[in-house]
Amino acid sequence: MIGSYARCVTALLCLAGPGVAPAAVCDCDNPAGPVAHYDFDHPDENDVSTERDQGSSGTPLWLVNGGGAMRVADEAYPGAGMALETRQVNPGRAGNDDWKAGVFEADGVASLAAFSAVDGITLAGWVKPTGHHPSPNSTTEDPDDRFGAVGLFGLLSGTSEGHLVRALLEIITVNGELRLVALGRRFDDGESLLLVADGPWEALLPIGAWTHIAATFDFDNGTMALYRNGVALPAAYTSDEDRWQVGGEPEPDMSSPSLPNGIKIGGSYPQNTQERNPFNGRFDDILFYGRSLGPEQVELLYARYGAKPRGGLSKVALRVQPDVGLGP
Ligand SMILES: [Ca+2]
Ligand SMILES: [Ca+2]
Ligand SMILES: [Ca+2]
Repeated sequence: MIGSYARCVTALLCLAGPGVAPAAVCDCDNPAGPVAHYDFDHPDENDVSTERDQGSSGTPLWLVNGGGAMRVADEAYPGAGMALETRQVNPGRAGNDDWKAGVFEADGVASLAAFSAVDGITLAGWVKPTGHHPSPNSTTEDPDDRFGAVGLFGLLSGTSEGHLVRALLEIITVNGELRLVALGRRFDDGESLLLVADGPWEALLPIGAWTHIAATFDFDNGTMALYRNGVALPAAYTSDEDRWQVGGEPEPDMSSPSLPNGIKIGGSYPQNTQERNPFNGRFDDILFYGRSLGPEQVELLYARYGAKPRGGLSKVALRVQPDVGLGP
């Protein structure tokens, strides 16, 4: 059951977005609002394995391998409704059965044109790890071999094979340790820039607890930022070189003009051709903005959820929602 509070939050997020006074009318066509917004409370009427976009792009999201069973009753904040569960399946066997979400088109996703030649992107969403990471590498013979990263969510590049990204929130091995990072790539054929949050990622995303995270990508100014529960995280770039080639003319600096090849959530290859970096946990209210939000806007975005920090492994107990009856 989706409460009126959830609808209210949805309406607020559909508006001009953070930084603009709340209003009572939902305007999902407002270009300042999120381009894509998945709250996992809107299954497609004809296909529960597809989630309807509550943002302006109308990009359907595929719930890969788990279908409607991936919508689970676990509220990130009061009134959050259903969440998305992703996880590794059959860790010891090469296959394509891991639960993940996304969309993929080898020639680009036309409805994601707002991310073509864009000067900034923001990714935001609720995350709750429920299992151990990183997962065993199911693509190698060695049973003790583990993946080097844990996939959270991001936007694929225009040349992506299902893994390469334009903007990504992820947990990546940096100097031998898994760390929470933002990874951005301005040009499809250019280098990526990595911003690494200080400290162990497990302290930033505690197991069994819902945490709101955001990453901003300012392609024009060549900067990124990471946020946790509305507050900027201390973080450092892995390079001080001009990886995005923003120095000099022309201005402003935009991303590649190509269409993104898709979205990935909880693991790579949304077209389900390969397993990579599965996330064992939950997501809710995943937002993709076609601009880089400022610190006050991210703070306001978080504040609008009215969330109070909470957690505890007792919430891990699954109550899987049936594939029917959620309604539009
Ligand atoms: Ca939800
Ligand atoms: Ca598997
Ligand atoms: Ca510039």
